[in-house]
Amino acid sequence: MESGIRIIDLRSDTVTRPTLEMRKAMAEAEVGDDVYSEDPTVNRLEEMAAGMLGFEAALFVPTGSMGNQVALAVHTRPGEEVVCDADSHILHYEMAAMAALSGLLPRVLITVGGFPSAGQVSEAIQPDIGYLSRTGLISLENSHNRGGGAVMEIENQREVQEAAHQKGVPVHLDGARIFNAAIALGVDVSEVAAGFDSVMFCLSKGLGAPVGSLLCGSVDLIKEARRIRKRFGGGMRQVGVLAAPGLVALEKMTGRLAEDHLTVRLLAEGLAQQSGIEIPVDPQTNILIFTVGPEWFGEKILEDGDFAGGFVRHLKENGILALALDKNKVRMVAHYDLPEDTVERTLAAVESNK
Ligand code: TLP
Repeated sequence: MESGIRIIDLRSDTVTRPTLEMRKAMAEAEVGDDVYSEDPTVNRLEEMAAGMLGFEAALFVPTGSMGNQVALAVHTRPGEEVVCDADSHILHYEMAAMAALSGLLPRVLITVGGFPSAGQVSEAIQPDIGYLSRTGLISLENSHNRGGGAVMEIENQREVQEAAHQKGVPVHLDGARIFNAAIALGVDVSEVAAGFDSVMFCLSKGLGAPVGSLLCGSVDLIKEARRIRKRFGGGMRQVGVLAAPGLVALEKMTGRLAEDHLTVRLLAEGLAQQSGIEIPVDPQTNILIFTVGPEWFGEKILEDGDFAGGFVRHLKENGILALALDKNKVRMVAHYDLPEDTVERTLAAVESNK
């Protein structure tokens, strides 16, 4: 049992703790050795994930980063280029893994909101000339984390897929929050996943499972991905205990994500009233990114110019955690594991600066 006022943790949806039903499922999970593909609970999760996204097969991996990196390795050969946007997770937050693990070079696109156009992608694909490195893969992200949870339109995805496929280049989706994207777009998740050669999505973000992601693709792709996962140290054994809460996440948690989108909209509406706070992109899903300027501090002078840091410190003193992305930008992420009065308490803490 918790005592006192509950901390409101808006740093990420990764902070969610497993539900009671998940914990019970973990305790009761049937298990086997998954490196031999003999864990019945993992097999069930992989089948369910593939079915929901409209793929032939899926692979359970410990993290979203590993799912993305296994995909990159499967689609490419060392020395090839991966076309990705300048704000993508694979570029920013995966420890240069594409270079360190797979010998890949990112070909970075400056885009609007994180979403390249088909024209940009087509131009970024190297022509087949002996002195140019080959383009091995295009990687998209939907919803887009550093883009403030923005959602890529299905039409835009399709055009990019066509442009890439015309030139024989596969397209991967970092769909860590694909269920949020589906809700914002008002379509089934299989529509968001359609047309990609592989899709990674996470169970351990808004869906609340303690761990795990899935990489979806064709039977052949997943067979190869299984080998690469082992090479990367991700061959797991009696891991049905971790797949079991993932099954609960897919069965019970996807349907409630719209609540998180509403929380973020209410936070955004309140924050927009504050002087010194600007919301550059209207939130579409469960992520809110906004800028904090000197006006928010009133008379107070911040010598180091770290407005986001100062804002986050003030909130922390009031029991609210948010993430400073740089000296101006703050991120808040809504999820199921927040107290009911999250919006009220957060806005009151922001105002208590006066
Ligand atoms: N994102 C985390 C941090 O790494 C930034 C977060 O708190 O949002 N793709 C996307 C779009 C992601 O947002 C994340 C996690 C991942 C991949 C990687 O997932 P994990 O953390 O499981 O490796």
